[in-house]
Amino acid sequence: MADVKHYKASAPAETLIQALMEDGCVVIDNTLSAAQHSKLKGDLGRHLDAIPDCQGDFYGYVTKRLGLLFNKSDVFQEMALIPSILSIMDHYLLPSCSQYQINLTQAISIGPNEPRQIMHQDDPMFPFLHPGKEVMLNCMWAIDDFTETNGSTVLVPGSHKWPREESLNLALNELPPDQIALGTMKAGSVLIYLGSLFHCGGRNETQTRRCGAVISYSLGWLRQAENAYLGYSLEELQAMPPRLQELVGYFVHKPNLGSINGMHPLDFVNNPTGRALFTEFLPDAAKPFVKAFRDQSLSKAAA
Ligand SMILES: O=C(O)CCC(=O)C(=O)O
Ligand SMILES: [Fe+2]
Repeated sequence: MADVKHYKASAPAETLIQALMEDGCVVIDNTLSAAQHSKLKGDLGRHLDAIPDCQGDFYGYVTKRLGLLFNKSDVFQEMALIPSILSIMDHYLLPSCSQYQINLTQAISIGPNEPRQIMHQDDPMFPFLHPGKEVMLNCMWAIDDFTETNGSTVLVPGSHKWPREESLNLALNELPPDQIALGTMKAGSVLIYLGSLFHCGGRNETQTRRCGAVISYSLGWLRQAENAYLGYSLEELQAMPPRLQELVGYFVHKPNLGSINGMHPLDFVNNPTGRALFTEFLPDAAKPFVKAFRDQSLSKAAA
């Protein structure tokens, strides 16, 4: 079996990034405090108890899935903003966008006897080829212990470096065992993996559920997998820390993506009917050219 590298929560971001560059995945052990974990488990458990299993050959038939986690527990809000995790996102995503965002949040509770999921990459949800660039990363938080037998995420370390000739490659189910690793970890730990890494939910051979929660981040100019604008009420949005408001989608990606009536979306939210200046959002590099052209046009018109 292949291995996933494990580090302490105090590990510097550079060390974690190094492991991600080599393997495409890494575990940060014991990242949540006992208090955070028990609050999270209680908050999430109440919601999961109330929903049925999914229905799908990919999602599973003995697996519960639940989104919009930021209104399920404040602890999810804290998890999304952990500085070392954001440093990893800065490294991978900021070279290709002015700001990144939350792509989705999803609790995944794999029930007894759910078979292994098909091996897949997550990033073909964005249907364009981007060799050598990551457009999304996942954080899979262990809500329960992830063990050898209860459905721990199965990973193919190094597969993020494999050539990509097509955006969807699902024909990989018979990989030699030495290429496959199990994302086993204690509850409160987090497995981070690149969107280009082959992985799948594992087979749960036990009689209990394996609950994990994904918080994924993507380039800020991509469509989000989870529609946070519809999912969070105005009151829920306003109760979030400002950095999280941005991350769920209330930001302007340079130059003007996501603006509304010439305003930042949060200014619009706070003043939807008020008259504000219709401000232009131009790329910084374009501003002098646009101004020079206008000045020239004005002087021609005056001549
Ligand atoms: O539950 C897991 O361990 C992974 C699930 C997964 O990869 C997916 O649903 O895309
Ligand atoms: Fe996946």
